[in-house]
Amino acid sequence: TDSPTFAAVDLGASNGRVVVGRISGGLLETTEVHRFPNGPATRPDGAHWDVGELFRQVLVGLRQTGAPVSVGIDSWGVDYGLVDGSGELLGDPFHYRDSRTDHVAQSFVDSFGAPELFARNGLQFLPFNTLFQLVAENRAALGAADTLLLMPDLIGYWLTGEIGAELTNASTTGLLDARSHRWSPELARAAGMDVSVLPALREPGDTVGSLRPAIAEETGLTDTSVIAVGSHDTASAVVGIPAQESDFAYVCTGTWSLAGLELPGPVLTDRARRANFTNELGVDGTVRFLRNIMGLWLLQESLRTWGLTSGDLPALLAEAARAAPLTAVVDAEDHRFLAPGDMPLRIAQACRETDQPVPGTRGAMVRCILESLALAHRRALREAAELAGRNVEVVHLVGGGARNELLCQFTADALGVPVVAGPVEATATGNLLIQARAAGQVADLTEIRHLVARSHPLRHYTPTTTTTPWTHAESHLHPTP
Ligand code: LFR
Repeated sequence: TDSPTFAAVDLGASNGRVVVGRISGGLLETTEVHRFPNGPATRPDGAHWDVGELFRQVLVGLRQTGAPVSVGIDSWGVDYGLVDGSGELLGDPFHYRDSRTDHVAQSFVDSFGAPELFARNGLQFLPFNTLFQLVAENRAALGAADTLLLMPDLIGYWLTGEIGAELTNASTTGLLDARSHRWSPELARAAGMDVSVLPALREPGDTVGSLRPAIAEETGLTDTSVIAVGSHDTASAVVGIPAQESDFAYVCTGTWSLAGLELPGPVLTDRARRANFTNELGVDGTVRFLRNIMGLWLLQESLRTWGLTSGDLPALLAEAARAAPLTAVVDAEDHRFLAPGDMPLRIAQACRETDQPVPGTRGAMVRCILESLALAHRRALREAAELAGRNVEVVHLVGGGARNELLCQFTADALGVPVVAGPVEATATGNLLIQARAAGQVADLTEIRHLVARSHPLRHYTPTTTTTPWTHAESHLHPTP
């Protein structure tokens, strides 16, 4: 008999995809059945997600999945929809890159106290965390809201009629207690709402529910349920890391680079707070101790500024490979790069401010971006290892950046540590395998990661230079005290 199939709905900031997978002969086989573009929808009141269109595309994808036993949904973190007592969505969710939190986030932290906040939620300061978005939220909308649903939970609600909040994504809100893993009534109050607006928590592997009859009919899936996965895309990506050893570090690449470690518990020291590390939750009680780095967003926005598309990328990358090494780097964690806009201009500005030459060609600009990312990967991973008392023997680089050979090689060179690249679709892979585990097909994270390593071709990069020129480049950005 055929082994059961699973469907992953993976919603990313630049596109969404629906992937079908099954375990067969000890290997994970996957097929992408649908892919569609996603991005900010600009409205008079700011940047939103067109969640109606996203849901329509999810249904188009599900119709092509055959007959999976379950569906799992993941997306970027922090963003939410507000739902009233009759289940109606109160307007399209805001996009986390919207500027409405620009001024409120820092002043909230100043008045609450940065150490007090970190002691409770364990998160790095990102101006768009749900907590700060709620402070900036329209009071009328918040007053009318019965329930707050994070994006994957909102899609799950529309599919099943069941309300809940999956834990890994809940940990990105800033409203979850870092120690107890429960919603914090105090933080909810500070955000201007009652904790009862936050739904009951569910864990990866829990059943969300079966498809509502109308959805079952529309998709042709009559015997499929929705399973909670690591619904924060980064949590699913970390599940999909093909690590064979325990002392590994990772960089999950995509619109963002998330660089850090998987730990058994949070690091809530004052040093970790001042280094702006986050303690988000992974599956099985693990902690994702990491920092957000701007990621391929810098490249995507540069392409957009130049009027180019991803089809132009191979030629640009070839130019970047020929450009002179390390002539200028920027701080890829600088929040000036957060909002959509002219990245080459902002990068040029940052180079001038740090007395470095402005990259003179597009190839040189792309090289500057990739070297800056590699340097930020190095910095985050070295500091994470330091703060957690770990060694980094190998770096797993997963997600879209795993197909960017320059990014992988630069990361290995900057760190002086080997990089194992792949899978590109780590998030969908992690999503599928948590469903497979819920169905009894795999036992635990260790087995999942062996399965991923066997199933995906991985690329190995060893350092080709010394780390000295990288240390020198870094000194332009972060002078050693
Ligand atoms: C990556 C990601 C990051 C999160 C950012 C905003 O897709 O989920 O982990 O910080 O998007 O939600």
